[in-house]
Amino acid sequence: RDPRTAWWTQGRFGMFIHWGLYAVPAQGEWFMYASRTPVREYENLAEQFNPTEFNAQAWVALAKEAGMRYIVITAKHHDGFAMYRSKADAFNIADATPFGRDPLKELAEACEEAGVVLCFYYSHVIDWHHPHALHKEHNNTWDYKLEEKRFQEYWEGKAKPQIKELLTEYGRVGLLWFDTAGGLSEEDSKDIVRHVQSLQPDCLINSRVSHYMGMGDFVSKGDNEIGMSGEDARPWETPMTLNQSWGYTTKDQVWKTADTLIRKLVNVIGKGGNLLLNVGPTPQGTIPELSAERLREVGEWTRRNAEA
Ligand code: FUL
Repeated sequence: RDPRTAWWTQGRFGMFIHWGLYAVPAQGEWFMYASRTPVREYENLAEQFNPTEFNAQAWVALAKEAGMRYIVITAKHHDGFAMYRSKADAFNIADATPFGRDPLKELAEACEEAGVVLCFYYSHVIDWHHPHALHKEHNNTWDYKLEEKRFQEYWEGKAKPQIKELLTEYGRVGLLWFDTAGGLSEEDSKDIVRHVQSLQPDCLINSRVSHYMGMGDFVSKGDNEIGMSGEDARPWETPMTLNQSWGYTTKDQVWKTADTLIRKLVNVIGKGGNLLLNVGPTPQGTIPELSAERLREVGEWTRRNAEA
């Protein structure tokens, strides 16, 4: 057993947060790709993004109330928009919006105070904003030509510098949650793992970093997928969301009940896994009340049954 992963396997239950510029159009985190919105037009959304109701302490308190021990928040999703003050790329919440604050800094402080471990999601391969990001299938082909892409310009110019910022300016980072690595070479997969380890040797890395899921300290299963099969001895988790979308949406209103969530949690933990349960905050900076209510119910049930 790897002592580095002990806090995580013992933590069992984490809060996933998909929050970004895509909260403004409110149609989920794939909005830019699904609607083929040009970069210049997508950038304009930043002027409307002013989440003044954001309160880091309230989010962390909710996670704790739900019984969650760590938080994984999207530092950058596929749209390329950084949710923190990034010197490596001006397309970020602190520099491009009227809000002007750094929510990840505020979360880092609130987590530290509350004893919750802060972790970051980072879309390392898909980036629809950067002209040179290159994925196996999901590229921005409406602004950029595939044959003109020089992946290393993105890799060395944005992805690695941003990962460095995240690992040097926010204190301890529990884990980096990489995603959708389709097309990333074995060499670049190893490169990113070394990069993380050289900056924070105890920061865990999930299997979606690739090289085809064989790398990383633990396995992120597919959405809603429960249980480990085969020979893989690594610890695992089930990522799950409360409705059917990860980012905030007004379209999808099919919500799991608290009862379903409790059964899922018990099932995952019973099989030895972790549950990473997602909320999608609003453009105002709040966790939708319906989601918050469900999470509180899960926490209440857990507390009742821990006492019994
Ligand atoms: C997927 C992503 O494409 C989704 O947008 C979401 O982040 C989910 C957790 O992983 O691969």
